[in-house]
Amino acid sequence: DLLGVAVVGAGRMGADHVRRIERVISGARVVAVADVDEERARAAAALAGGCSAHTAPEAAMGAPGVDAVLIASPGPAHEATLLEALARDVPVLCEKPLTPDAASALRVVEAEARLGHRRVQVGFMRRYDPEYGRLRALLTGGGLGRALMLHCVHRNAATPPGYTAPMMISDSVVHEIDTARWLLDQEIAAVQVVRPAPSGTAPEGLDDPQLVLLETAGGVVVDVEIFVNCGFGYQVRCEVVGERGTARVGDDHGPFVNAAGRWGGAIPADFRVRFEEAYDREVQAWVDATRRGDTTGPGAWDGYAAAAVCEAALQAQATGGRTRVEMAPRPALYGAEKDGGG
Ligand code: ISE
Repeated sequence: DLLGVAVVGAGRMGADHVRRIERVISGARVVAVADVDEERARAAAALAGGCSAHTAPEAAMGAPGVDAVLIASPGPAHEATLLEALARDVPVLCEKPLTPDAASALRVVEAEARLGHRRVQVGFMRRYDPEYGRLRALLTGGGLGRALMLHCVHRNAATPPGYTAPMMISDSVVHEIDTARWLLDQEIAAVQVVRPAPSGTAPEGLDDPQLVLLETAGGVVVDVEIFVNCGFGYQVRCEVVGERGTARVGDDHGPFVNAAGRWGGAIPADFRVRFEEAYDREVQAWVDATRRGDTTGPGAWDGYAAAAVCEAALQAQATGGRTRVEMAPRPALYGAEKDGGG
């Protein structure tokens, strides 16, 4: 029978996941929705038949028929819901970031390690993007030789009011941090942030764009251009430079059109459009694994590692210096450490 899901947080991502579970993927249904805004909870619950609406996450988790929890509330609210789900030993898919800082992420890791089995998948959806998957297969297959560098570009059309420079790291570059760890199978050891004179398109006080430089434990250098007011759309690119070749993803999303004396295509502004397939595959993989009694994909340790790198990056951003990443030892539950990472 179908996996009964409680969705906590009915904002942009939460409501989209309710739609996805109900209309796109198979094997699950949404049985409860929670949001601090009761109206929003009701509106999202209405997308699913016979689904209850709540304002408290615990009430949704405790609703009849709930087998698993999808957390899509704002990052600072994640820890309490994660710890509650782990106390109930319920499987979780938690949107990124796992939690806003390394100390709280480590508390989640420790709670899961105490259970002795994995229950948490983190919403680093790029790992489910077909293009990124092929890029990783190229790397692990050895066809490019040893990786030397990654050149990454992460651009948003514009920022909402209240968007701050630290959010460029914690909300956006956090994806490249996870992508780099996953593609290279290495921890990130140090971070620097460099900034050009800000673009006139950026809101007053926001130094946009910035260049984030990551160094892995194995000596790979990753540069990330983060430009969150580029004006023209949402664009995410990644090029691997290896000893024997290079490979790049993120350039071309068809259709390519020749018309009116021009060639080209469109760049949507919404990341849910660019990564639609990745989100669908991510949630389907979570449902399938959960129904088998398994937990797969990026986990609490990956969420913690990303939070630890973000913390170093925020310090580097504030000081202009090169900051080393401090990481707790990896619990045995998450497998062996690689390349001196951890
Ligand atoms: C947003 O929070 C996301 O998660 C998107 O994937 C990211 O690319 C975007 O820059 C963030 O604002």
